[in-house]
Amino acid sequence: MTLSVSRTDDRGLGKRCCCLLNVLLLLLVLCSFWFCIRSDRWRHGIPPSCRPQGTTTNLSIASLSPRDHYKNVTSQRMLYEKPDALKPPRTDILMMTPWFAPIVWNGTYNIDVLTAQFQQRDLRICLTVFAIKKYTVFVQTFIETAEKYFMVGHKVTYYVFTDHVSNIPIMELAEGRRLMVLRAPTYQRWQDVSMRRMEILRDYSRQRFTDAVDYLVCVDVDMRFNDEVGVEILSDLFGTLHPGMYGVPRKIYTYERNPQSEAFIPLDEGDFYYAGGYFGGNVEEVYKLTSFCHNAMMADKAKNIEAIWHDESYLNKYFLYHKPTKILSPEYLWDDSFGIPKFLKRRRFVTVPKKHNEIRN
Ligand code: 4GW
Ligand code: MN
Repeated sequence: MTLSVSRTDDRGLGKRCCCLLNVLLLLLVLCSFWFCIRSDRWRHGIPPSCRPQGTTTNLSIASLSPRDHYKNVTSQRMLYEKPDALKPPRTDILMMTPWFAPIVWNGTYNIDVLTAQFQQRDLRICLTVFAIKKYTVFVQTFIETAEKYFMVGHKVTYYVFTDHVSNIPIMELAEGRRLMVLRAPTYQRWQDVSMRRMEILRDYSRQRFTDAVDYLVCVDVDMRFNDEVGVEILSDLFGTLHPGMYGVPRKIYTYERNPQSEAFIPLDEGDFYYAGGYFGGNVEEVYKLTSFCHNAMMADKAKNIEAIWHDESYLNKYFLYHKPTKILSPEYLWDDSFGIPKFLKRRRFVTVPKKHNEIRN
């Protein structure tokens, strides 16, 4: 009895093992089928830039997941002094706006840390200037000094907008740097020369700059670089404190005070007075800024109004209601006729004195 039971058990056990084996086999087949489909999808999902050369695929971009563009990162050891949460690096200047935008002063940041952060992104930086009529004489010094001090080690393209292309000197540039000379219209009135920069920058931001540039830096040309300007200035939208107005009361700011003007700012409003000769940001933000300023100027023109400080007045209006994400201290735009105050540790970008009657006529 015992024997027969044990034989029946053996047969039952054999059957069950067979069943289990079949199930396992089926699972194996299903799994390999699933992996086949999945790996095929992954293969096709690789972003085009990472695809091995020669591989062709007919899958559309729409089927890529945003995660497929994520890159693997590497880490690198860096040695530097630890920041002290209870000790600000400087107490003689304002380092942060009430809307938490940093104000960039010497001694408040570590350029090596910032450069390492930005270099991982392999940025394309574009410096724009206008040299219309006699202002072409400023281009050589501007670019020569920029080669020495502006974003050294980064990818830089100079865009020089001019009505006298042949007056722009041919210059040798460091590796990774290019000069693009672009034809721009001239205007009879100098106020229009200055103001129409907004329209041209708007048009280029909507077209040519869109895919070619990560950050735009838009400055006056009657300037020379005198000390380092690096990635510490970069942010989505940045403006610069005017060297003549960083410390004055609100009511002294030379904002447009005519309520009929699109640039009007009442006496009880305003954060800072920003300089017209130095602003920038990413292409979309610069598009929004220049588009606003140009439209406001055109609306005023239709009313026969022109704001007191031209494009600068409209820029100040824009920044009042669209706060910059970073602000450059007057180190980034200085005029030596103001002397050298104690808080000013560096003069990175300074005006070139003009012989007004020669250059402006
Ligand atoms: C008065 O006769 C002029 S001409 C005032 C500006 C002029 C001007 C300005 C010009 O003939 N050609 C020119 O290209 N510009 C551009 O506008 C140039 O990029 C210049 O840096 C910018 C602003 O003019 P600005 O530097 O003379 O203005 P401020 O003295 O306020 O920095
Ligand atoms: Mn200027």
